[in-house]
Amino acid sequence: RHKFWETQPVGQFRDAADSSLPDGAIEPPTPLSEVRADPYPLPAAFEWYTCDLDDDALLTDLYALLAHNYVEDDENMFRFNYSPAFLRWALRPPSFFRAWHIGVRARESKKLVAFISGVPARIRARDDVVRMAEINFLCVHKKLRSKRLAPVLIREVTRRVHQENIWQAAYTAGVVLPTPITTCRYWHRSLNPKKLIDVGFSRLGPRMTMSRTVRLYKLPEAPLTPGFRQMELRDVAAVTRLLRAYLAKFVVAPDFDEMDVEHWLLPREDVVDSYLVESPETHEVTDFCSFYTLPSSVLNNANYATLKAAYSYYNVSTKTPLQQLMNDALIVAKQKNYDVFNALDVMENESFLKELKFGPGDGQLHYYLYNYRIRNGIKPSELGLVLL
Ligand code: YNC
Ligand code: MG
Repeated sequence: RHKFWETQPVGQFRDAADSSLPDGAIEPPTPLSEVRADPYPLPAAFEWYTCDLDDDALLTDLYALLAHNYVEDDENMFRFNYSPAFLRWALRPPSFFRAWHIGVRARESKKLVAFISGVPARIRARDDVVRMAEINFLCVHKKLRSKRLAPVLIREVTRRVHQENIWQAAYTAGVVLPTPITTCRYWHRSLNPKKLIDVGFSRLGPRMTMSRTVRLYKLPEAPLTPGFRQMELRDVAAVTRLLRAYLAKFVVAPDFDEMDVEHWLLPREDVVDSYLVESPETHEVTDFCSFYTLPSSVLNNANYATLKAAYSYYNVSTKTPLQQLMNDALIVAKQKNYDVFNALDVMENESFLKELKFGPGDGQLHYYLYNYRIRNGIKPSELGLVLL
């Protein structure tokens, strides 16, 4: 059934019942001298092209490949529209490897037709902190689909990850592959219900009018929690402490240090937003919330070209109740003109989704580890990892 995935060191569906298989690496590392030295062969019309994200022309090409060919919803009404600034941020965390930004070009025209990327991360599974690659942005141009190019891209990124002596990876996909560690659902909180209904993202509820719907989703003009403010560079140490203590509660979570927090969580306009609560009395940082910006193109709508969506990222509450903190996140997202606020049912998110008027989406997001077994998987609430 899965001609490619059956050959890979991932949990296989047929092993699900085998209780003798231990958690952890499925295959041991091989000596670096045995890692294949040459790129995998591509069909003759194509060539590998390691991407330089400093190069504005390349960044524009990558942006366009993804804007036209990357992930769509099941009904093909929306397509992710990651911005160039977002791609630079997502692909260049501390100690990134340029060799893991892998393009495929047409030999003659030099047109970029496919891409896959990895970035390094430390991810903890139970008490095992593992160096991994986070694999993302796998994309093959629509005209080259179903030609088995994806397995070549996956093998090539795996080879380049192995060359750095890294043997595990984490990734998410909307499709079912062998074998998810957990399956999450997206929830959506309308901020601009009229537009969401106009573009077909949501529908008017039964016995609801537009004006009642607008009132239902109305939010205060400004955050309510005293001491709620944007995160700044001087907060990196405090936020790292908060986040490390919080993420320790989950079975699978990133192992963030201060450099990671500075990269992934310091606000960048229209890329990532982070807020915290600084106690007006003690000046202690007690709570933290964040979201990233990922617009979607609206396909085939006469009135609107894009939806501006915020995606819940990492949130930590120690003093302010999580529901109140997230209500303030909704308020600032609304102030900043987002149309919708999305959140997965990971970590403790279930505790606020219904109360804050998020509705469940269709479509699921499956989380995977490569060459790492977690028998029986975990619940979404045991997952402390958000991939972009
Ligand atoms: C997918 N999303 O099952 P089998 S997510 C992984 N992730 O193999 P072909 C996928 N594998 O089943 P197409 C996949 N989608 O025969 C399909 N596959 O074993 C598998 N879409 O290849 C599929 N981006 O080239 C099958 O298919 C084989 O031309 C078929 O290309 C697929 O970034 C794709 O959804 C997804 O651009 C590139 O449809 C194409 O259809 C496309 O004939 C729109 O491929 C965009 C889209 C995927 C977003 C993502 C995470 C990717 C993870 C990849 C796995 C990484 C493993 C770890 C490597 C490092 C290891 C170390 C150490
Ligand atoms: Mg293909």
